[in-house]
Amino acid sequence: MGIQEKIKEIEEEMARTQVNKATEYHLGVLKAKLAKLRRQLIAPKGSGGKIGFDIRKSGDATAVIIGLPSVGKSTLLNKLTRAQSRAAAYAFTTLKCIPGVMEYKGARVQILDLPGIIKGAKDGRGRGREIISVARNSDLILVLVEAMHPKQIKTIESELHGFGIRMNQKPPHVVINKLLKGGVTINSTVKLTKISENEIMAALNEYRIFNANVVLREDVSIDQFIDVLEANRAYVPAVYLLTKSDLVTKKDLKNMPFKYDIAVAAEKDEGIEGLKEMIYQRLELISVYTKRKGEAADLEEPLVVRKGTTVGEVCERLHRDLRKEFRYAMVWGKSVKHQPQRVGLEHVLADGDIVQIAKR
Ligand SMILES: Nc1nc2c(ncn2[C@@H]2O[C@H](COP(=O)(O)OP(=O)(O)OP(=O)(O)O)[C@@H](O)[C@H]2O)c(=O)[nH]1
Ligand SMILES: [Mg+2]
Repeated sequence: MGIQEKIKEIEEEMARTQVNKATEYHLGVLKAKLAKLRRQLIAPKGSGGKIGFDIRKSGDATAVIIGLPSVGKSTLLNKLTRAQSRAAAYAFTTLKCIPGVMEYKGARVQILDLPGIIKGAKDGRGRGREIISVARNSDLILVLVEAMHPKQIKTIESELHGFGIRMNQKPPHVVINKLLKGGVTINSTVKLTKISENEIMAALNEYRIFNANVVLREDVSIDQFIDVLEANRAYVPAVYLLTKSDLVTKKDLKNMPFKYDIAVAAEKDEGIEGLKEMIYQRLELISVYTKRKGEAADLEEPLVVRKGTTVGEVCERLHRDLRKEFRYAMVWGKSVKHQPQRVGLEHVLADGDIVQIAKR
């Protein structure tokens, strides 16, 4: 039996099974089995088999445009950047990954236009796996849904979810410490309302974990718990966009069946500036300035990086060998108590910081 059929069989069994105390262990096992099968499905085939379009990351951060065919992805790319991705009234106009650069408030954000995804993309239909794997490795996903067809959101969410992408979620606060003996102990620092001990035991058993300390610091579901066991999920921020908003009424926009972040009509130049600002905000970009010893800081040309960036990562951006030659850095700004303060590679920088690097 192929993986697809096994998945289908388990899904059918889950659909038949009533959810109650007596079945929750069994359902936990089935969910874990499903996760393991899906992993096989999304793993690259063969040795060194690469999935994804051959696109080099560039700029300060990367955002991808994801949506069904003909929803207006290329039209949007062309409005956000100076790229000229072909847009046309038929499906699958775009067959490759087309990059563009959005310049906004001193930041250069790489935006990637992709072919449309279709139902079954995660299982290999179309170039689905390649498309989704580009999304997995990006810093932000722009989810495009046509205002006339809000149900498209279901397809996109389920395809990306099936490929291990968790949009707008944080990694669950669950720690599983494997031990050599002693069985399983489960502790939680919050009241658990979505998961039972039985389900946890079923999932652990399925992953052949018989001795472990499990600590739950968040009220997670069994699916999130399995995400922790799988340990290969990509937690990527996303912006939900309605496209072609000119084709529906204001009332329709108010009554959308899902919560979207912004509506645009790219062809009419509506909503583009607002979207640029939203992309900038959601990427949590900050500016840091570099300074040479004995000279003033270069406040003209900031280095734009993502929030949470360390001194080591800044070194990598500045020069290939700088990290190896690094001795220490002097930092002025909000991330340090003393002005300046001597810090190491792991130091996390804040917006507006000035950095001076001392080499060996
Ligand atoms: N009314 C309206 N039509 C639009 C808008 N944006 C795009 N379109 C039209 O929608 C069609 C598809 O646009 P594309 O930008 O090629 O869509 P796509 O998502 O890149 O399509 P594929 O690459 O084939 O997946 C074209 O006929 C566009 O003219 C819009 O804001 N309003
Ligand atoms: Mg296109």
